[in-house]
Amino acid sequence: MNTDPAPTLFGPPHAAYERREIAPGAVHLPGWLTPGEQRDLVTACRAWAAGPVPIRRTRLPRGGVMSVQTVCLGWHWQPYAYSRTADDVNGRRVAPFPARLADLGRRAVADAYQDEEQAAAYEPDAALVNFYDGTARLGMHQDKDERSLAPVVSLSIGDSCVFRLGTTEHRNRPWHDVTLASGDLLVFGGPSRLAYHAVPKILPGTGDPATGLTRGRLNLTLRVTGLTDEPEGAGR
Ligand code: MD6
Ligand code: FE
Repeated sequence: MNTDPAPTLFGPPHAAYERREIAPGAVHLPGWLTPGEQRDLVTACRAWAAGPVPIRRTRLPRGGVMSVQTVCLGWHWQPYAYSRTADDVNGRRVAPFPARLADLGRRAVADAYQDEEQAAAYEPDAALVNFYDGTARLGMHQDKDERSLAPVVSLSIGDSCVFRLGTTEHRNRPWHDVTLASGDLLVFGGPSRLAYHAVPKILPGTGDPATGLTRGRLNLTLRVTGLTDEPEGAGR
């Protein structure tokens, strides 16, 4: 008999889940988040999107802007660099990385890799919260602004998307397209950690409004930056 307490905020998933290794080290667990966890995350993301650093479209080095809207926790990300303050938005320090997201990340690594030791050592310190409207897209890229090669934990809520996983060598074919739906977990590590990947398409109207998100897609990625704060007066 299951005597576990009822799942609490970001507690253990109640359902059995499938585990699909889409490439070595890239593991997809469909429906990993419970409906309650998805709702709680939507509520939390709304609060994070409000500030201290508001959600916005990240400026790209060549002058464009991303179609995806992003807010960061723990460390602020801009192309090629993490910092504690959002110097390209309003200069404020980003909100601290929430302990409950670190717990969720450890549970994700444990379930994806079935490795409790690796999971216990997983200490994410940055989260990117991405919002996609029906036309937003994300081009082929590598996540390589981190100094650590620890896995990236990716959670999807709302409308489904096409997620494209390529090779580690270049942004072109061959690639493999998978659908990420609401509640899905993708853990991106090992030999796939530096693989090129993209979100070429959102599938509008596929999300369940019961999550609290009536349109669009939310994606949270948890990362280990490998960075430390410089002590006062360092570097002089
Ligand atoms: C997204 N995700 O799914 C964008 N990066 O909306 C990413 O760029 C990503 O999902 C690294 C690992 C997993 C991801
Ligand atoms: Fe990425």
